[in-house]
Amino acid sequence: MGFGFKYHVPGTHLPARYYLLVIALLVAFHVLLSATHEAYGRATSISQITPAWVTRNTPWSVSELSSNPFAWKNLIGDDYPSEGHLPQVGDANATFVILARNYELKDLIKTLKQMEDRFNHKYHYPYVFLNDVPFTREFKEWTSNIVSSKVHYGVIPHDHWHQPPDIDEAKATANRNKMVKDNVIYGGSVSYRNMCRFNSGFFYRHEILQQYRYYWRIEPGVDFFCDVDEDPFVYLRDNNKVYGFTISLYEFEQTVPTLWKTTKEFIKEHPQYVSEENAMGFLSDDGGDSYNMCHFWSNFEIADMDFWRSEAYMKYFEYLESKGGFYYERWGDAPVHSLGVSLFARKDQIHFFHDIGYRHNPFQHCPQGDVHRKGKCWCSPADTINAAAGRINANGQLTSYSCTERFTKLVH
Ligand SMILES: Nc1nc2c(ncn2[C@@H]2O[C@H](COP(=O)(O)OP(=O)(O)OP(=O)(O)O)[C@@H](O)[C@H]2O)c(=O)[nH]1
Ligand SMILES: [Mg+2]
Repeated sequence: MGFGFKYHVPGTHLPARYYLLVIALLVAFHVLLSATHEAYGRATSISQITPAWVTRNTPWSVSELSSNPFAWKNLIGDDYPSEGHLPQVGDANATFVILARNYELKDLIKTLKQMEDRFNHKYHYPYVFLNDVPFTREFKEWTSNIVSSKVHYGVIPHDHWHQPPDIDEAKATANRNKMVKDNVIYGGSVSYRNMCRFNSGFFYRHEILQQYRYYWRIEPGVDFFCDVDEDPFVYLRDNNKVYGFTISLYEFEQTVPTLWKTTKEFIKEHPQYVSEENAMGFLSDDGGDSYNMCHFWSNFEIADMDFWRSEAYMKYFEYLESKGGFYYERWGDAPVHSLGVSLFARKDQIHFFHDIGYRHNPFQHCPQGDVHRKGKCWCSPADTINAAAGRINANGQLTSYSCTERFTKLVH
């Protein structure tokens, strides 16, 4: 072999160099046309000829799934009951609730698969997917196909999502700009604020959710490490609990400068809503004077929507809404839910699901010892936010981000 070697295209006798020459001429012609004719360049650009699913950063094509009969049979309205969807076995009136954006599909599929394998393949609780814009066909196909149960897809009513008209936009903008300058996470984002307000006071009012009482909130991309053998919905129901969490944290103070003051005003006006057995000790280290920033991390919640629908919480949310702090500040649904449930429910109605291994970046809760073994968990027991839970050292400094030890001490 040497430079004189000529290889042949099978079935022809033409030397390869003639083919290369033709290809080179075609490429040169294409480049020339692209440069001189804008319309030709646009029509043949990579983004035009690349399938839509590639640019949306999902790893599969719609056509791959279209051949799957489960995804297509019996399409009724906006629901997707399919032959692969099994009747509910779990005994509770409960559902998963997932607020998501269409582009989060890839992360969500991974999460749903874990939820099915770790828990729902035995119980077949339904899923409710919510979005501020309609879900794409691709999103519905993939999500309905990966789960074992009934699914619903809902669009959020306009007023439940968007900034209310009584918000002073100049003031809101100025405050957002200040937060951006101060490097507050999501400080400049209006859509993040819409999401926090929706999760605080509206998701449980969505038409689709009216038929359900208990819910498990899931976010795209979270991990579930362990088998969940006991039904957590039934656990809440049978033990008369209203709220379950796995991770608790300290909130960024700059996002909620007036939330505590506002809450104190509310409970002064409506003392009848405050439970005698409340969990104030979780929220405050000085008997309610100031807020210690502890909150349950609400990207994971297993809870009772009838609690959010109660007069006490609805009135509380209305009061918060009237002060505008979701937009003038950046009140998160985690502190708002935590304050509501810690004040208006009994502390023994809040449950730490210590046996559910869970990760939402950058924190995780990994069960320890026998619980880890029994649950066949795949997380490292050493990597858990609750290990050094809520320690304050001799100088009063925080040595862990977790508030869970505070909670467990309070209830035991
Ligand atoms: N439909 C829709 N869902 C959203 C929007 N913003 C956030 N979400 C969803 O709301 C939930 C919380 O949003 P995230 O962006 O995860 O907020 P976060 O957990 O505080 O922040 P991260 O650390 O970035 O995860 C997730 O389930 C998101 O998919 C939005 O504009 N539209
Ligand atoms: Mg998140």
